[in-house]
Amino acid sequence: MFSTNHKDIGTLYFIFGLWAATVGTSLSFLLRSELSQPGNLFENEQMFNVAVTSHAFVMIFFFVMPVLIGGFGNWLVPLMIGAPDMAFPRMNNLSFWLLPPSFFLIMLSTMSEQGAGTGWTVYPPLSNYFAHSGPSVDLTIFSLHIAGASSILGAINFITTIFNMRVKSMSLEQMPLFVWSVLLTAILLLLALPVLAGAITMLLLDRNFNTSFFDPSGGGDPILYQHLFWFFGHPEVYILILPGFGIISQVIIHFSGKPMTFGHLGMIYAMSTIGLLGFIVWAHHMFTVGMDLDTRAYFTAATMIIAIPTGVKVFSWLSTIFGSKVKFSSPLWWSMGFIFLFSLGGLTGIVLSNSSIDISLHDTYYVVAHFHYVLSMGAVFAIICGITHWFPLMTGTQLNNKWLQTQFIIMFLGVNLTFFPQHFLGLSGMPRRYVDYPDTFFSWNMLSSLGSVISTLAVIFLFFIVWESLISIRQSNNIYINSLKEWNNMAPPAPHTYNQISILMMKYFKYLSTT
Ligand code: HAS
Ligand code: CU
Repeated sequence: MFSTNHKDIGTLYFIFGLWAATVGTSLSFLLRSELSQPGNLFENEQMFNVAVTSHAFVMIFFFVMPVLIGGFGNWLVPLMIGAPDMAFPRMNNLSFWLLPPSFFLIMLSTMSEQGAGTGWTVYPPLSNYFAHSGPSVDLTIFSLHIAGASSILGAINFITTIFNMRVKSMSLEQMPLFVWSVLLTAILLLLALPVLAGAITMLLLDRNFNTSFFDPSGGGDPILYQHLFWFFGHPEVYILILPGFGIISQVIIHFSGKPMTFGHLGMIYAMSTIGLLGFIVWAHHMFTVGMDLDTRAYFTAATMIIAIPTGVKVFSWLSTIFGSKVKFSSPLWWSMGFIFLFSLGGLTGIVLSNSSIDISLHDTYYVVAHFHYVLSMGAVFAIICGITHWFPLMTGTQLNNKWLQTQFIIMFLGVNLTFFPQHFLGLSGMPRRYVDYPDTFFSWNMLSSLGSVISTLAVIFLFFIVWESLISIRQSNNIYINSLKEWNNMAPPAPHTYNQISILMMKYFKYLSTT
């Protein structure tokens, strides 16, 4: 509980995040059960909307962010820059321990009176006191405040650590791409989260203290909320994917047997450009609110430009693998799956960025298909890729590689079966966040729900594989662990400032940069 060690805290984040993942997956399973055929399974529509809302919050704030930034970030950033720990170890502990109470509040929100059926966007007027009069939305707001505070503290910690605690010989340009991805993510967090905090605080005041920021009858404007939310919300989607980009880069470097990716500096510029552009495209989520044509043209153009740095990344990954003799094992499968399916999701994003097309696709299942391709098959694939790659480093034992490959195939089929049909549902006009649908949408929905059964089984299989390896503690053949053992045999205890693995990583890094 009181640990200030970055690896312990990273492990806590993993345990917490994977726990939250089971909650989020269970909620998604309920949603897909409801939608597997016409008619109602949930007691009422509000309850379905509450499940939609908490599914999104749990997945975004309590699974993907804690695992990618908190888990991988804490474990790997100090090791990769040769630092003894994070810059503010006790603040690091606080960042983590703010999350369980935040998670508790969001769960409490679903169980208090009618729950928050607002969607993760919490738009007024649906979220105001007249449409949601109970305490649920207030509890959701408090939960977000605390999760936001946790992330801001974490971001400050990462930025300080990366700038001040690198080994002297490592310039910014030489920094591993995962570290770069965490640095940029932290900057995005630091700039975007306060805007969300402001927006939801204004909403809290509107709900409880008679202000009317978002209420036209008092001179306010609900569209203001949308601008504030998406000024946070769009950078947030890059917060969710950038650390994933970092993981994919490291894994591809490893399996290609090359010292760095094709175009290392280009990768750094590409991530920075994505982060920067991410702040000036927010209104592509609001094409239907009645903006004028010029504004829509601007947001369409600015959004499309993000395909360029993202393309730089995709083609650099492919060029890194090209011509190398790769040994296929689970992490590599996940990274290949990532490149393929993330690109697919990116392309539907480009489709949606056309403001005139988005008029008919907005709030349909096409959007749901888009963001699950970049999230469930982008961010989640990157997480599984990283877990299977660094599991031996973090636990000292190995996963069963044959099982992992089978698991990959099952999950790959499952997620595609779940989300590909949703493009068709969207194109034929099925709205998102609806509890029921006319019979004409039955077949694709049924297939989609079947897909979710398959992917849920695949996730359970993955948990089984992790469990099996933890109880059998196989000797590890992993390069890091082996060299760690060698180090133990030949060297006196490490000086107290550097732990053994960081010294090893420094050696490893030096070795790479001289090859
Ligand atoms: Fe998105 C909605 C546009 C990336 C997540 N996105 C969402 C939502 C989420 C989300 C969660 O413009 C729903 C929010 C809600 O609850 O309402 N998105 C884009 C674009 C990109 C993009 C242009 N999104 C992401 C990532 C996410 C994410 C990453 C999380 C991980 N997104 C939108 C738009 C909406 C939207 C609209 C609003 C829709 C609506 O109506 O509500 C880009 O960053 C994607 C770039 C990536 C690629 C693929 C690789 C690039 C290559 C280079 C060549 C490609 C070219 C394009 C030149 C483009 C390989 C050619 C184009 C062709 C069609 C062939
Ligand atoms: Cu966006």
